Amino acid sequence: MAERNGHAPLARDAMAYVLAGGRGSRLLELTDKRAKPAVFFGGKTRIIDFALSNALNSGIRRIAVATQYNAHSLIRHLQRGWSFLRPERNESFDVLPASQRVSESHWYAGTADAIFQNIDIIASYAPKHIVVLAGDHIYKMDYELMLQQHVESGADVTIGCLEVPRMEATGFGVMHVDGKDNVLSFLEKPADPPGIPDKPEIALASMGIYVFETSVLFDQLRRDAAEPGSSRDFGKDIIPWMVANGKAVAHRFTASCVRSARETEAYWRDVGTIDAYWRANIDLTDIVPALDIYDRSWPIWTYAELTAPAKFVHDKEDRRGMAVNSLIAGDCIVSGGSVRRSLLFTGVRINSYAAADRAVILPYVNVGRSAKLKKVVIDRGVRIPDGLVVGEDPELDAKRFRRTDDGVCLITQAMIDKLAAT
Ligand code: ADQ
Ligand code: ADP
Repeated sequence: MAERNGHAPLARDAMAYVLAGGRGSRLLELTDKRAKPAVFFGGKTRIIDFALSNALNSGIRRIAVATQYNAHSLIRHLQRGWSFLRPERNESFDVLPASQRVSESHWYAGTADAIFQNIDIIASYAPKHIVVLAGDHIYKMDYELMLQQHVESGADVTIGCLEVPRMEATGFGVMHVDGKDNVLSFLEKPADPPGIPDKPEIALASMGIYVFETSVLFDQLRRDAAEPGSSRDFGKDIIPWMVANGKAVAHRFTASCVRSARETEAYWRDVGTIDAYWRANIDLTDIVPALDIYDRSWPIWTYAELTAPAKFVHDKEDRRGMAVNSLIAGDCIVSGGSVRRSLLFTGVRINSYAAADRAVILPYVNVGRSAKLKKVVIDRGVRIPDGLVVGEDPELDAKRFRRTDDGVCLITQAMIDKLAAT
């Protein structure tokens, strides 16, 4: 790999440790049966593929993923898509489910515990640095640059951060930095987030990603594990302690953290709510989207089934089957229906006279004849009955489906079954 900033690459001796155990409960029924990192995103991929692809594209060849809630489809996805990292090439890929390895009674208590319980596994690979990542954000980022900054600054911990509007920062760790980006204070999820001195309505938010030298991280995890009353969490315990007692430095997420020719915006999304999830998906249908998933220099790798090609047909009555400004995965058949500004994941069928507009349609959904769907997220495998209309009568939609404040309807098979029973 090419040298950046004049240093030999550090990624090759680093391990990416991806935290993928969170519940993601604000995604409602979408995360009833799967973990948030396993939720489908962008027509082919799942959310976790972004953090994993970033690690791979940054040159990291050792990856571990800690899982906890509803991990079945996540683990299956990881095994199918990501186990090409081979021990005989000095690479590794480990899925680490919470499995009561340290004491009989507990799962991972918090994010720090999800690493603490696996110290022996990490130590067996002896990585020089650990890049701690969240498995549930959509962005592209070169972690090599963060590693380089970490070594140059001599920090104990380097924290990835981005600027957000102050009142949107209540769900983040918020920090103050000096002119050299040394972190002076850190508040986890403050009710009234402090602004940046020269931009009072903007706060500097932690992305929940951290770089440590492995030995420093282990010392911190052991120290914290011995603290009575600690919740064993990075944001609540480890990071505030290190800011107060050591050298913490902020690594700013900007457009230049992405080695991509075209993007000018530093794109990062949490997609933690149905509205944010729907919006980020539909944004990909823009003529020039802020997030380029077609960038060959920064591919987003995934597991995807080998499928027949997508097909668009005029039906027997010569009704046109068409899709415009849309992302269509393999094995989709649009027959005599129309699709606009939408994403069709693998195996979706759109039947005659049906219309989808600003729809996020997860795999193996069948949209029956004459159904009209506007501003929807449809869960995997749902059979939309003939003639169903969604997106025209807000009151009726709210009774039948999960309708958000922005007017997006989440539709699951259970909701359709209930409709049929009434
Ligand atoms: P939160 O957004 O609240 O705050 P948190 O619940 O700590 O995030 O989860 C962080 C990551 O760890 C997520 O990817 C989640 O899936 C995973 N995770 C959570 N609990 C886990 C467990 N027990 N085992 C394994 N994985 C687990 C954090 C920081 C903030 C920061 C935001 C940025 O604490 O300071 O601003 O992330 O999103
Ligand atoms: P996730 O939706 O997170 O991927 P699963 O992988 O467990 O969760 O799949 C959910 C449902 O989709 C299951 O009921 C499964 O049978 C169904 N399913 C999975 N693969 C296919 C497929 N190739 N064709 C049709 N249905 C499928």
